[in-house]
Order: sequence, then C-alpha cells, then structure tokens
Amino acid sequence: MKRTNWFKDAVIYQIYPRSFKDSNHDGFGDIQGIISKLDYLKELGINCVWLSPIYDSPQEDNGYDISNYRDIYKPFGTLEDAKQLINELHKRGIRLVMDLVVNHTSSEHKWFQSVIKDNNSPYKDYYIIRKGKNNGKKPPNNWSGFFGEGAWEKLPGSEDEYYLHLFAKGQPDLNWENPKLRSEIKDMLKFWLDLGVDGFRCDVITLISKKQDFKSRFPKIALTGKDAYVNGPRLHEYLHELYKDVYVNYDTMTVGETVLSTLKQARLLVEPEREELDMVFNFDHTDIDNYFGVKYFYRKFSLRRLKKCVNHWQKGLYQRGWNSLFIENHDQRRSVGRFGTVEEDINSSKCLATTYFLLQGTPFIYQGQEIGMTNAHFSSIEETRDVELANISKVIEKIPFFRRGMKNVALDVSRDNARTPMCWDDSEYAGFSDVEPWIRVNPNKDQINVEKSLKEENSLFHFYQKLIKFRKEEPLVKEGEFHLLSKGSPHIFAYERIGEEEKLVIVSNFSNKERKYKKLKKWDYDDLVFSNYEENSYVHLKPFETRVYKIKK
Ligand code: TEU
Repeated sequence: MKRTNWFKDAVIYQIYPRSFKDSNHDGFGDIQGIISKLDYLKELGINCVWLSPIYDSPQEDNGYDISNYRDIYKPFGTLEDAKQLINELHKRGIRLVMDLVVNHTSSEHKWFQSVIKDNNSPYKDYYIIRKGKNNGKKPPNNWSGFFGEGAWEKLPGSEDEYYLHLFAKGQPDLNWENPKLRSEIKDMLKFWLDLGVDGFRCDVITLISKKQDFKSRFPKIALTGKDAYVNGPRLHEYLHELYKDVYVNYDTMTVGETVLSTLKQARLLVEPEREELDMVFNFDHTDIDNYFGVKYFYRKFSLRRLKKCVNHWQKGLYQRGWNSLFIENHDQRRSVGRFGTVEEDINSSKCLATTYFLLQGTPFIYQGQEIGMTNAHFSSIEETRDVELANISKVIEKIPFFRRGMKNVALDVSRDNARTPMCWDDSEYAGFSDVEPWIRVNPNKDQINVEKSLKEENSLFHFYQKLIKFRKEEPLVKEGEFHLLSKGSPHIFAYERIGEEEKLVIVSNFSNKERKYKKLKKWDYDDLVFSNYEENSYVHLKPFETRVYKIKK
C-alpha cells in the first residue's frame, strides 16, 4: 500500500479516555462516552484522534501498564466497542492513532506472570532480568528510573535476581534484544492496523534499546544510567525493522515520544529516507520552565528562551523531517498560566494558540485545551491519584532540603492537573458523569466548560476552530519556511512562514501591557487575516494581542 503522508495535513486531538466522558455511570470515562462526543470533535474541525491507552491493564500508571495488548480494559468497554469507535470516527473522516506502549508491559501481563511462576519460563528473556550484587543483596547496578526510584526490583520468587523497570514497579521493561519479543510486537501492530487503526503514538520509544554492559554509571540528580538506556545502540535498527516489516504495508503514521532526544538524534529518527518514524515529540519547550529537565526544579519562564528553542527545531527539521506541535498532554500541567499566559486573560491563551499552531508541523490539541481548562489547583496529595506523584513524594519526604520547598511545587506540576474530567457543562460533575468521578472535577467548571464555550462567539473554542480552518485552507501553514523576527524582545513573539510568492506573518504580544512593535509599519491592515481583537492599532499591540498577516512578497 502507498503511504500518503496524511499526517502532514492532520490536526490531532488527544483523548485521555478515563477523563473524557462516562457513559455507564461509574465515574470513569469509556469508549461509548467517546463515541457520544464525536460530533463535538467534528465541529471543532480536527481530523485525527490520538487515544491514550485503552488496553487491558491493572491501571497502576493509568493504562501505560498493559496486561493484554489485544483486549480492552473492561471499564472502558470491549473490543466490539473499539471497532465501533474506529468505524464511527472513519465515518466522520477522522483517523485514529492508538498509544503504543512497548518499552514495558504491566507485571500482570501473562509473559511476566509466567516468569514469576516458573524461573525457567521461555518468557524470561522477554524481560531484562539480572543477578543482583553481593549474592542478590544489592541491585545489579545503580540506575534510577523516571518516577524517582531505583530502576531494579527483586524478581518475585527469586533469591538473587532483579528485573529492570524504568517506570513504576508494575512496569517491567521488555528485552528488545530478543527477536521473538520483537516478532510478537510486530504481530500485535498488525492486529490493530488490520482492525483499521491509522497509526501509533509510540510511548518512550527512545528507551527500547539498552547498552548491554549493565554497569553502574556516574550518579546523577535524576536518571542515573540514562546514557545507557536512552537512545541505545540498536534503537534505529529496531525502528527500521518495525517499519519494513509492518508500517510499509499500511497507510499509517508513527509519532515517537522521544524523551531526552536532541535535534541531532531526532533527525535520525524522522528523516524519511531512513524509514523509522514520521514525527517525534520533543520536550525542549516544556523544559523551558525548569532546571536540568526536572520539572520539580521550577524556573521562571522566559519568552526569549522559548523563541530560541522553537527556532532551533523549526530550522533544524526544515525539509529534513516533520515537527509535531504541542503545548499540553496528559503528562504536562495545563498551558493556561504557562508559556507566558495568565489564567485571568483568555487572550493570552489565544496568543499561545496562534503562535504554536501556525508553526511548521502537525498540531496536537489535548482534551480541554480548546476550552482553556486550567490546572486543578490541588491542595493536598490525597486529592491526587498519579503514581508518579506518589513515588516522588516519598523521595521528597526523605530529604529535608526538598521537603521544605518542593511539596507545593510537586502538586503544582503534578500530571493530575491535566487529568481531571473534561468539563462539558456546569452540572455537579461537569457533565462528565452523573456519579462522583475517579478524580475530582475542576472547581472552575461553572466558568470553563464546553456548553459555555459553544455559546460564546469569542470563546477559545471558536478561536481554535478558526485556526484549524485556516491551517486547512492555507498551504503556507503547511509548507512555508520558518523565519524568526523578534529574537531579542522579551514580550513579542513574531515569525514568518515564507512561500515562493507570499508569506504569513504571525505576531503576538505575550504581555499584559500595550507594546510598541515598529516592524508592524511594514504590513498593511488589508493584509490582516485574523486577530483576537476587533480593532488593531498601527504600531502598538494591545495586551496579549495576536495577529496574522498574509503578504505578497
Ligand atoms: O511518559 C514518559 C515520560 O517521560 C514521563 O514519565 C515524563 O517524564 C513525566 O510524565 C513528566 O512528568 C510516557 C507516558 O506519556 C506517561 O504517561 C507514562 O507514565 C510513561 O511514559 C510510562 O509509560
């Protein structure tokens, strides 16, 4: 089958299923709930959905711990529901990208269970299992994982062996060195593609190959051993193998969650002739407001640093690969109040929306982002549910220096901020469910909900709708070359998207004060395609004003 690169024309909406819409009164989102909201997504204008994991799972990490790749977690529904979802999406011209979590399984997966029951199980080599040091008293090395703990756990039933888990204890890492395991994964990919799934978002895909020495590394503040387990020696080989044995036969798309990858590494993953992935998510921009890539070490946001980072990736992948564009997902706190925006002024969210949406690449919207949902403002850990926060909190508790300053930071940056139920209306449980949900509803549901956004002409929802329409109709958004204009300004983010005869100019004022921007003299009112203000002055930008011009060169 010919691959059509449809992802270059896609606007992708991420659904976090447990929090999207409950249809069966258990306070937990489900597939039928999603189906009931597809017309809403159609109205927004998106043409692809990325669905976070719905596979069978004990839900230690909300489904990123899969116990059966070919079945659905019962509270979400059945395989029949999944087929119906694919069908209903396709009927509306919307594609479906599933989450692919193959760096690890759940410890409840039958492969891992078989190893626990029988130390000689043929599945033992599906995992990374090593003898501990000192006759098993100490783990095989000093590596630490992503949730703040050591990366090894005693293998149940064994005296001296440990298994590697770069995430929670219930997420043992798979051993990609084993060709049988790779073959199982390829079969599973075909299973979903044959059901009609259009592509995959590949969870922590840069971790699948590990250096095989398994030696201790120089201790770090976080992620000791990462030079051995991120971008490992056989990563490209494995990805190319999946491509040539599976993807090449389908009109599919893959986007890799490439944690800790530099531009140079990303190029190797997405240059089309290398046949590995179609796109990557890089996290440089979400690390702008922290130190050392650790979100608990909060750092004041700087627009200049953001521009530098955007410029780096836009220029760096131009005509070599394809960018993915996002400001939110289920692991990040909400963008409202972040990246130079403020909760009190919806115009600031419009500025941010315009600025990221019209860059080169495929834009993603995370559920609730389109109506401006905010962080949940948790006041205690009891209100949260995330295993990451639970584990990190234990680490913070142990170290007095951290305990003092970091408890509140941890709540502020908790992933649960973006995982509260989607606010559909202002009823008790925000129209998400009619019983108490698995995590509390955002207290500002009366002000920020879908029903209200649909009614108000100037809502963020309608602004996104316009942006999506504009992106679809304007080839320059897809193809134009990126050129940064406002490098030095601490408040203004302006850039061009240059084509052969025309160009787009995007100008946003990321401050709550009027700002003079002299370059505005160059462009004519008549060329203004849209803005978040009805009237625009000559060389002054109003607080959080954003404008898009289309200009003949
Ligand atoms: O996230 C990978 C990842 O790097 C995150 O753990 C990230 O470092 C952290 O969330 C920042 O706060 C993916 C999934 O998106 C995440 O939900 C899973 O928990 C994780 O993989 C394990 O599958």
